[in-house]
Amino acid sequence: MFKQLSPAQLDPILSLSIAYREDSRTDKMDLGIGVYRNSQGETPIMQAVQTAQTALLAEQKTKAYVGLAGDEVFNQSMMDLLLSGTSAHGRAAAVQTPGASGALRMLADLMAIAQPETTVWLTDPSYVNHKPVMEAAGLKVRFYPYFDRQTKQVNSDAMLAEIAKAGPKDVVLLHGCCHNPTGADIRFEDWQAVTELANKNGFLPFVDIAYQGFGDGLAQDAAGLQHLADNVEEMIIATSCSKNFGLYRERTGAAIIVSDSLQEAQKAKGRILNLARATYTMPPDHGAAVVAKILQDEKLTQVWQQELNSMHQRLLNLRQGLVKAVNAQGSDAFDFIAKHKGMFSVTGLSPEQIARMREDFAIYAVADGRINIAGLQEQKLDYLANALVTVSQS
Ligand code: PLP
Ligand code: TYF
Repeated sequence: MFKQLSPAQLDPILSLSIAYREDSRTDKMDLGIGVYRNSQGETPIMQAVQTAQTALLAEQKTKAYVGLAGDEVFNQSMMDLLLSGTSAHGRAAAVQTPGASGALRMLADLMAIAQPETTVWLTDPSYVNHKPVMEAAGLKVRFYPYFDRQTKQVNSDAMLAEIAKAGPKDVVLLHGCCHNPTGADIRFEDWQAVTELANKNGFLPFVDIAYQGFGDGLAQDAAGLQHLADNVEEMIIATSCSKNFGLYRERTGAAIIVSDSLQEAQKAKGRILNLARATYTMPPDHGAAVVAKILQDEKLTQVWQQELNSMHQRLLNLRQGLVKAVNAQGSDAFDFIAKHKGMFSVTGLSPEQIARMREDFAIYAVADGRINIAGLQEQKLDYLANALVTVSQS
């Protein structure tokens, strides 16, 4: 049966991690996959997570199934974290999913049954898995202008002019904050403009938020999403605990549906549960139980927020430090890195220049020019700056 299959297409980011592991050079640097590393180059378990899971181990009395929607305390906590204080808070429903990846797929499947002719509009460029996940669910995909390769910022005028063409059969996907891969975020005024367009032209806003806390702080990073949620009848959200709780491998996220009434949101949630049943049935428990424990405990929440904040601060320092190191080489070509938000920056380097970084400097970055700032170490900034300047001038 399977011999007729053509070979698999490799994931450009995950395959980079494999190549990195196999590289024997001792001065190698992994700036590929989006994982936060501390100044020792490690991704430690966050303190609040450690405490919560120790408590869970002591308290947990059973490993019996939880249910199709996962942990409802977690689901409520995710809605509180994202929607508290908005009019959407009382007309939303959430489903725990295996990471935001699971949420993206469940929401895509939901759109495919509700409106099979849906087209999902993605930023150009977008997270590597957005297009394949939407297409796997049978949806059409198109891209709207987003990143200006000259300024390395968002071209808001071009973006809004294109989104103005989206109608009732369209879904416009926005990154909640810390755009992957570019690092260029839209301004609050852009969120307001998109909200107006959604209400005027009838497209459904879809927000994917995977880095809350890494841009301008927990509350600020959700401000655009909250403006939308407050002002539209219907929207959908995919959210992740991989980065801001450091729970990557625990596969912890949620799909949230905001509707005009709680009853409608819960009906959509029920349909997602049907879809989950036919896919993975139930999400894994551990990561969600940890998050629920943290967010239901004031002290643990504080510990978590402080650590997240220090990770965020360190990221800002790394961005500024890198720009300074490049400036010290006599170049201002990468000053935009200090203006980007979150873990990533698209550098503007070509695939050939990225290949040179890998061959000549043992620096691994994604072929689209993306580097993971959160994977940097302070003592390696000069080395990276030299590599960036050298390959960009070649
Ligand atoms: N959405 C975006 C924009 C991402 O960058 C990622 C990757 O981390 C995901 C979704 C998937 O995250 P998760 O690990 O929660 O599945
Ligand atoms: O963009 C990233 O690096 C993260 C992690 O197939 C990731 O979002 C990368 C590739 C992939 C899934 C997750």
